[in-house]
Amino acid sequence: MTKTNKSADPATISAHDHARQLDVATAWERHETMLPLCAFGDLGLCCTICYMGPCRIDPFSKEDLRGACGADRNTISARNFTRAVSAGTAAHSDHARGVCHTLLDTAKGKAPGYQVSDPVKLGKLATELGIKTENLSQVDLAAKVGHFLTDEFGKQDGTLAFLKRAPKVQQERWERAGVTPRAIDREVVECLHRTHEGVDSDYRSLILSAARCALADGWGGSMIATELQDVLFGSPRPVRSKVNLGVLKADCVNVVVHGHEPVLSEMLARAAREVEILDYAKSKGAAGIILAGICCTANEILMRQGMPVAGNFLQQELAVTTGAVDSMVVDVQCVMPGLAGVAKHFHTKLITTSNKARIAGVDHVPFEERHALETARRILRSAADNFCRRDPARVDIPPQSMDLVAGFTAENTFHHLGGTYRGSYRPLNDGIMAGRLRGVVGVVGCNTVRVQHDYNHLAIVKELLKHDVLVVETGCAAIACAKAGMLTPEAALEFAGKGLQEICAAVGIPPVLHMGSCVDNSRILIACCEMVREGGIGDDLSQLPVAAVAAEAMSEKAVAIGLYAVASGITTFFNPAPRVLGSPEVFNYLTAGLEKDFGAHWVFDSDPHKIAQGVIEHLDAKRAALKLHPMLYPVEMSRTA
Ligand code: NFS
Repeated sequence: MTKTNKSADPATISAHDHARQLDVATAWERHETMLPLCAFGDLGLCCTICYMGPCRIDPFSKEDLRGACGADRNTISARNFTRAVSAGTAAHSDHARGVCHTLLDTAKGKAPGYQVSDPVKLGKLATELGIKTENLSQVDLAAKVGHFLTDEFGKQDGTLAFLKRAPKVQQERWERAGVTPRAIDREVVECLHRTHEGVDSDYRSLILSAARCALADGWGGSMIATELQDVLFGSPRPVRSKVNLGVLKADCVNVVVHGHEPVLSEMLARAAREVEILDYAKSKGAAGIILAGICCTANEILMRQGMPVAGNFLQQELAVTTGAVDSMVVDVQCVMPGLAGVAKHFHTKLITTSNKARIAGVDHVPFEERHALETARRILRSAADNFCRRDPARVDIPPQSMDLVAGFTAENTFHHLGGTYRGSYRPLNDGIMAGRLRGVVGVVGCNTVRVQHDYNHLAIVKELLKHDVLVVETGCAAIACAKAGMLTPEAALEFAGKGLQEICAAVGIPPVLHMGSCVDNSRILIACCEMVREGGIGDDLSQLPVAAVAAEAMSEKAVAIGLYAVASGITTFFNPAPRVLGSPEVFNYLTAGLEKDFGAHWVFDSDPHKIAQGVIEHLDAKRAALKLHPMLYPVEMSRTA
């Protein structure tokens, strides 16, 4: 059998080889059975919106082809795109709604085990939202903030509260373009209405409505999730941990949490440290309990609890195929249904916990805040029982695990840069203005079987670091770079250009800052606002020398994030392109036309080296427009990164 080249990560290659030896099919093999991919679908030219169809448009035809209702390629691809953005926004925002409810239940005393862990942040939020804090107990304050933010989903008047965090010029841009989001649910519903058969057929109007919906994600749902998770579970602080499949241990009970919502995994993290639970695991012959995460649940418990990360999106099935996972506990989003088939080959107990996300034939342990800690203990005990059923002959854990530092936020990162006594964004802005730093780039998003796993993330980030770009990361991209050793302070010496090295050495930060899960991309928006507020590098986000990259995008959430970044003035490099390539008009509108309204646009490119070059040219153009000092330490582009 030849070795797989599906991944740039040696642990993934070895685990995938093991899976193939055992004849266990994973996403890569299933994907191969789908090839060639349906070109109509891929180009966005297949319409399944009404039941006269499905209709499809021949992309090579010179005729003005139309579906049965008269929709042309522009309408069809723009509607498909808008629906993807709506689904992505719905996912992030429904997650946020759950966190609001947990805060409210905590305030009502209906969620024992939960508490306000960051009262300072709660107080600041209350003040920001115009809630009078005098004479209010912490519980009452939590209830008021919880109610206020819950209303952001369904209110019938006004616009979203957190939009005011953006610079004034930015808010005026949104007003002029008619994309200021009102309520989160309203924008999702309106997009679904507009894209229903026979409603909005103007592609520009559709895409602007998608932009308004996406902004309701970034400045609404995602931001609410981040803020309230900080309130409930504590704001992250820099923390050391480990990453990759090698964090699983052959002699321990291994429990993997996967999905997105930290409400249960926080409890699992707490229960896994309890002496009684550890003793129970030991009574079954285990040396201890390893609780490790996959995907954004991993990022959440990493940032706040320092729990190890087993891997990113494409490693979820491979964690099971190590044969060493006694229980995998999943909630919502990015959980492959294929896990059920893979788990059947091993002793692994797969458990769904969200009533929104069941998998046929898989045990369901419904998670309720009222019994959260008890549920967590029950899950860990059953994993310990299952440890006894493990077949050592099928266990093969790749040895790789890497050190990392995570836990950076918009608030704490720049306190590092500014030093303890003058925490501000001034040193960051000064570094950019002086040409020591070229700019700041968010490298975010998923893995996809359409790209060699992790390769694009690593190739792009290496090139950016060399060119003195400070990289901030979330999601599966952050996990990819962590596995490659880029998330330690020492990594600056190996990967960073001289200017970035100087900054990292002065303040002891890694050159790549892990800022959390995908809802935590809202932290990056806030950091950009702070950079504008600090002064000297632009009046709105579109003037800053910043960019976003999602070069292994997989989910509709990633499309929503890409669009809110662009609509917030951040030019976004994205691959594979959303399904709009069948309409040159929609393609041009996204990659150029949006610039007029937002001062930013999408760039669709599949070559990571060209993406890195494009990002650097983009930063340089922004620097030139601001008349900033030339870069202190110019570097040539690598021929191959
Ligand atoms: Ni983001 Fe997180 Fe990963 Fe992509 Fe999925 S885990 S929310 S969608 S795959 S980065």
